[in-house]
Amino acid sequence: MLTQAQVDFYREHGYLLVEGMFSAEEAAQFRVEAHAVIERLRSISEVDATWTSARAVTATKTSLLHCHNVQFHSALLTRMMLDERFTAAAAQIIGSPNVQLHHNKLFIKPSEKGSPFPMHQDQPFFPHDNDSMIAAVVHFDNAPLEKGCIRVVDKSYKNGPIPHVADGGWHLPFDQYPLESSVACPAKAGDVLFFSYLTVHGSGVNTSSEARTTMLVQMRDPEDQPTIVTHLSRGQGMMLRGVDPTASAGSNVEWSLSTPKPQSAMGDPMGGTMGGMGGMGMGMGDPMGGKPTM
Ligand SMILES: O=C(O)CCC(=O)C(=O)O
Repeated sequence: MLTQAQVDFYREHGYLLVEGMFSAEEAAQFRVEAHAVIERLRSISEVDATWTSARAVTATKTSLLHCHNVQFHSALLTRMMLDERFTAAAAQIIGSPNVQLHHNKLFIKPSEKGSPFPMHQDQPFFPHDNDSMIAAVVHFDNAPLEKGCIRVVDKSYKNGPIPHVADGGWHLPFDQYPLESSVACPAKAGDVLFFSYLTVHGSGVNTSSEARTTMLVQMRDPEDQPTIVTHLSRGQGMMLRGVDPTASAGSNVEWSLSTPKPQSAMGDPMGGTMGGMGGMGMGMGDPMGGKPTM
């Protein structure tokens, strides 16, 4: 359970770092599992997910290893998403007893050359009517500044959606949103960083001698409907806590997965179904230069 002071901090700032939600031992187990998942995937396909626009942030050739829809790869990491400590905090932040999975992704930022994320909001990738969507980043190892920890723009979620640049990865203009002007959120193994999908965020290059390993879980109130049908993925709609009062979980996803190219009234900025290719979340013609990291 979060304290009232933690909930108040989140409501004011649009983000909250919860220290020690998982123990160092638990985080170490998650880390081993995460690296094994990525190694298995790497043996069969390309797992780099660096945004094309990240190339503008650094001259170094960087890489970012990823896996989407982790629940299809590891029971341990599925249990982590269902852990009461995690879901109770998510429920308090979302402001609903019910917490529904949208999607998740493992990221390994390799040592010395782990890719940055240009500043952006997550909202343009999967807008919802009531903006209940949050991200929770579970840290499997320490993420100090030099490892490219996540950075946020304080209180930015209060301004609502901001127009993004579509070129090379749906990001905010570099001159108006330089990484350096945001608040760095260094974290320890086992800490969890929560933020709204309207919070402007990004992260720097991992220049340290160790990989940065995280799992990001995107969650919503099941009563908060997607504004457009987009960014669908296998497992979307799974209940992590409570119930789905609308009894409609996953109906869009089931329809989409049996349909080659879903269309929404406003087009499909994410290029349709995520997760169709080996469970890695490859969209078709997505705006991130073929790098489906969202
Ligand atoms: O893991 C990071 O450093 C940032 C991830 C991120 O911004 C995202 O996936 O939207």
